[in-house]
Amino acid sequence: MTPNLATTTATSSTTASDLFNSVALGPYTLANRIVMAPLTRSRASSGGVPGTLHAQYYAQRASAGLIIAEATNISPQGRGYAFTPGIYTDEQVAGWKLTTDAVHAKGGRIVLQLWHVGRYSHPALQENGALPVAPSAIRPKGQAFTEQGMLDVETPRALETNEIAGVVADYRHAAQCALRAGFDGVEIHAANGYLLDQFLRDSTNHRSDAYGGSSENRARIVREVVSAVVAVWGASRVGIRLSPTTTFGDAPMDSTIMQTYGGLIDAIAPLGLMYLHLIEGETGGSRDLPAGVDLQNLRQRFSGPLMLNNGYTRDMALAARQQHKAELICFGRPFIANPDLVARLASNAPLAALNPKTLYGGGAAGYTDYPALA
Ligand code: 8OZ
Repeated sequence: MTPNLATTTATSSTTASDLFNSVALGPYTLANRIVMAPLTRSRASSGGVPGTLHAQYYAQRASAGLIIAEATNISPQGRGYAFTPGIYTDEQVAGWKLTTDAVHAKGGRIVLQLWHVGRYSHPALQENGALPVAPSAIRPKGQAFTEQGMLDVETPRALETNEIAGVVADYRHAAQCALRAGFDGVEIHAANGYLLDQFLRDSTNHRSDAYGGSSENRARIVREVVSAVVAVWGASRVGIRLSPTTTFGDAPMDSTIMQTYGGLIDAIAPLGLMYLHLIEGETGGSRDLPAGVDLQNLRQRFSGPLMLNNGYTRDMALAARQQHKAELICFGRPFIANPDLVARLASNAPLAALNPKTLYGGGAAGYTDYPALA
């Protein structure tokens, strides 16, 4: 009997949803539409080198259709959290190669998230104790996670106009390093109030040069980074992550969200990127959107695959596919304690709870020791 799609609920059946079916993405065929979100775990060396533990962790989660490896510093200047990995030295490339080889050996696909935190850093995390850089010298409230503990974020130094090409060059170099490390692609982190998002928002960008002022100007550095990274990888292996309505990092929302983020999407849509990754609502919090913000409008303007993220459950993901709200559904925290999350979702098995004490820093405990179901 053919199931009646209109009355088959997500809870009762997976038959009406293609969440667990293979799907084409860029040059790849993913095993399913479930993506592991980038998750900061702060287990690299002081020099930002990932090792065999990272390889084991990601390989355990290789049944995801796609893994987006954790946010990774494109340069020493881009670093804002202790023990986060980098992708700008030969040692970091070699370290990451352990992970990409291990994931590929399990038949998985993995892209790397390219990250510059901008102002959300601290001199203790910067080379020679330098001030972190930002579009404008506006100090966010909050603390940075340093090797000396939590320290109040300081007022950043505004980038000079003639320094911006150097930041774009750092993205290009990091993209080349990611290619050498054997990743399947890269995701440009333009979300969550970090450097690129600081440029996009009029709350954090008060510049009067070509990189500030109009929403088109505020998006200029993002367009330049996208072009630089696409030149290395080809558009079909480059994704971008945006969070138009999150205020993480003490970055109030832009005053013209649809114009700013929509305008950026209009500008990059013709390139044919691998995917657009949108965080719905407040990252890790409420999924509510302010009036006038329409993510399906952004999706239409992009025209390529959309990945949605934020607090998805099994039922929500099944329903999102049934309703064709997105091509790919991203799960973050559930992947931490459930390395076999895809199998558990497929069989509607119970999910293990993560231990918040072992989220950031440390070693194997709370990282590679969460078991798969027997
Ligand atoms: C949580 C802790 C540290 C960093 C993000 C990269 O929000 C992060 C992050 C999240 O994008």
